[in-house]
Amino acid sequence: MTNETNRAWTMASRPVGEPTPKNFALKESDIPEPKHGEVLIKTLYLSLDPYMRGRMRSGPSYATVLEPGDVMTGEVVARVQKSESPLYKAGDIIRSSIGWQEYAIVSAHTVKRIDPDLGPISTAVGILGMPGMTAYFGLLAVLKPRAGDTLVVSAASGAVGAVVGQIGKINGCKVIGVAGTDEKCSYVVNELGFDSAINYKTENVSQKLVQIAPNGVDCYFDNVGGPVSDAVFENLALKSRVAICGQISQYNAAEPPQGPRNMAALIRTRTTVEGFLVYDFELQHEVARGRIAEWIKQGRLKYMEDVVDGFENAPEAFIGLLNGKNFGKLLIKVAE
Ligand code: NAP
Ligand code: FER
Repeated sequence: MTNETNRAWTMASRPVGEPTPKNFALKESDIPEPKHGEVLIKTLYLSLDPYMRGRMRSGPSYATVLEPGDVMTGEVVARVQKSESPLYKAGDIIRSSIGWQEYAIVSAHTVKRIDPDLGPISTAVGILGMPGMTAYFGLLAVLKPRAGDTLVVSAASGAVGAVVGQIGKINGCKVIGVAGTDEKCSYVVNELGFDSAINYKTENVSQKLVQIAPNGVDCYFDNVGGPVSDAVFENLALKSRVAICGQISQYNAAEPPQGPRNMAALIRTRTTVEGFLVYDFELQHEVARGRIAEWIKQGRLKYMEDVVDGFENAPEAFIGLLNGKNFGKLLIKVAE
């Protein structure tokens, strides 16, 4: 055993509605020695993502749901501290789905090596990781935009949305972002090159779309659902496509939303709506990672990280993510 102690955030109780700090508990344990084929890893960055709220809920899911007492689900960027495997040596930087904890012993076969030449190591769980892959495949494989299409993306300044809009621009789309503050709106236009942005908290999204997308919305990358999506649906073009990536406006709802919303708009416009999961494209992730890294190096893709210092701050930062407090990809910096 090492002299240090492991700390892990567990789900203390299932949240009803918005999670509160009481739904999380910090658990301490000793750090065991790795056995043959295993590595001891130390977390440097913990990625916080909206899907984690879904894991705290009971009911059907594509993945295992958490039970009270379980360590919160999550992916980390970590350093190999000790290795009992020929695959890794101490000092290697990897990513692994060990959840919200500072140390873990894992089988060397389950961890993924991070290529530091592609970008800073934190990006392995951001633009070069799960959120970046989501943006790339949700846009290019699900929405399949054509040059000249009008593309709307919600949660536009976030980890996924910011990448969607920029790849949309690379592909010749007119890009409109929807976000929750004026700073986020001016960031996506002035820094990321979107054509325009709508603050859904202060503006009438439907009316603004009538003005800035008079020929309708050809592609809608939906990260949020709820009233923002209602407004976009009112403005869909003929034969438009909608990719259902996330429905964050519903994640804290104690009851599921009742009944279909304005689905009649989809009849008139002959719209195709498709839900997708980033893991549907797993076999193609490496190719996408390489292309995104190239675009970053060429200055064609930018990204912003919202880094919160200190493992102890993970629950508060996560609660904030579901309320729009983050600006860019949310990460917890756990260690140097
Ligand atoms: P993010 O956008 O970095 O952060 C979440 C953002 O959602 C907040 O900053 C907030 O921004 C916005 N938001 C929160 N409540 C909202 C509400 N009621 N109405 C409208 N917007 C709201 O998060 P992300 O990691 O990029 O994820 C974005 C979406 O993609 C999530 O829905 C997530 O579940 C989904 N996702 C899906 C997959 C998949 O495989 N299908 C994979 C990854 C992510 P504002 O200030 O702009 O409101
Ligand atoms: C996400 C939101 C929802 C996500 C997955 C889901 C991987 C899946 C939901 C379900 O199975 O009900 O951000 O990311």
